[in-house]
Amino acid sequence: MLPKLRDGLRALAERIRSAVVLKDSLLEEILRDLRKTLLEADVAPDLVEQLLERLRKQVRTKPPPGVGKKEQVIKALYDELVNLLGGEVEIELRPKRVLLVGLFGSGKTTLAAKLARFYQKRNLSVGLVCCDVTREAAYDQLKQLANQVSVAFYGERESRDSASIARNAMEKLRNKDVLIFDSSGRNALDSEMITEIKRLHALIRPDETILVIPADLGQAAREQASAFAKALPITHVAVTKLDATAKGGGALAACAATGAKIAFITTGEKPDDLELYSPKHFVARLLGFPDLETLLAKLKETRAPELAEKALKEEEFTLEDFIDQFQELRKAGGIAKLLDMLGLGIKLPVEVLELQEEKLKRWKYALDSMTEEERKNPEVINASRIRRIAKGSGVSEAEIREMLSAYRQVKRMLKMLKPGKLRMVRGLGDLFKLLRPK
Ligand SMILES: Nc1nc2c(ncn2[C@@H]2O[C@H](COP(=O)(O)OP(=O)(O)O)[C@@H](O)[C@H]2O)c(=O)[nH]1
Ligand SMILES: [Mg+2]
Repeated sequence: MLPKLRDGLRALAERIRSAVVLKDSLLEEILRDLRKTLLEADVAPDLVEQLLERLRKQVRTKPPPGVGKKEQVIKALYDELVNLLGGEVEIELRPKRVLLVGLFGSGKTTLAAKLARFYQKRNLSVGLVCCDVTREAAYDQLKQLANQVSVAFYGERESRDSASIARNAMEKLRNKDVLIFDSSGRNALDSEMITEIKRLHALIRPDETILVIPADLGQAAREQASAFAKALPITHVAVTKLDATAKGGGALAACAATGAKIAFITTGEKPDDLELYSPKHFVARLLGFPDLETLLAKLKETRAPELAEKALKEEEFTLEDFIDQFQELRKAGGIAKLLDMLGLGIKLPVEVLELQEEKLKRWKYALDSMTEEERKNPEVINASRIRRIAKGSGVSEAEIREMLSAYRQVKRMLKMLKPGKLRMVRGLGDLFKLLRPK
């Protein structure tokens, strides 16, 4: 996500960390680079200048006792970036009605499916309602998505009266905990759109009205978010398509500047590509500190919590764990994404990242042909054992070797995460320790 912004900020943090002395001239240079990095991410110039001004003030004061200059600068940078990118928002897990609003193509309908999955995973039943009466395919798109994530759907293909659809939906889906209403988009926030949404809003009386803003708007998101907030009681913002643009930092900063509460971000088209937004975690990730809580939250959503726990408790991670849980890891949004989230820049080999379902099945056959000892302690598997396992399972020797090598690499990766690294970012104190030159 946002690789350019990430690389720029990491390079800055690294320069601070590796400097022998943080002279004023170097600090000015760093501030200049920060300006460039933020402007390139399409953060509005006035927001950038305000941030630099505050940062400059902070780094010119003497650090408090016990805190080094570098730590002070890094903390100030971290604080200011968090401040730039928004406040923390709490999303309540309880029955509610949610109305999604936004312009055409902003990602409302896909967000509806993502939110459906989000609440469903948290044991709340969900109904999706199509109140988009302007787009021909809207009904079918949402219905299909509802099917895909296995939640209830209500819509009226022929109707042009969104308020009436909403009324009927609340009746038909009254046994669902969370009702999510997808609304019509427009190319611009015109009076026609405002009138329709206001009518819909008055009828639904939603607990949450989420404005959907695509990240590729960059700093232009500020105008759009303010305009919507003036016309409607927006409670939250979701920033979509963060995977698809370099302007995401600008869009987040722009929304935050309007005082909007950014609650969700999306990083792909699939129902799982949704994250609760926390600027603290987000900035920690950009700066290169593993965002362990988000990772664990993701892992918990799948049935792979044991893997995380095992890694955390430094218990043995067996070949069986590897195979059983790899599938769950994949569901957690892709291994590459998880590693990105860990922020460690660990690169797994392609054969591990692109592990196919088919292959995993054959690996399971191979596992079935192993002895208890081999499963628990794969180190004992030598060439003759590989030959025997291949014969017993019908899986080629080469593939068994590949499996063992993939297992070893993942195990090595998990080891690298232990124990010092996994305990990171539990508060800023730890952040400092991490940044202290070794
Ligand atoms: N890459 C990417 N594409 C997205 C994301 N969210 C939505 N899209 C795509 O953006 C397009 C418009 O989304 P849609 O939900 O139909 O927008 P709507 O008109 O507001 O309902 C679709 O092609 C989506 O697949 C995202 O987070 N990342
Ligand atoms: Mg739509």
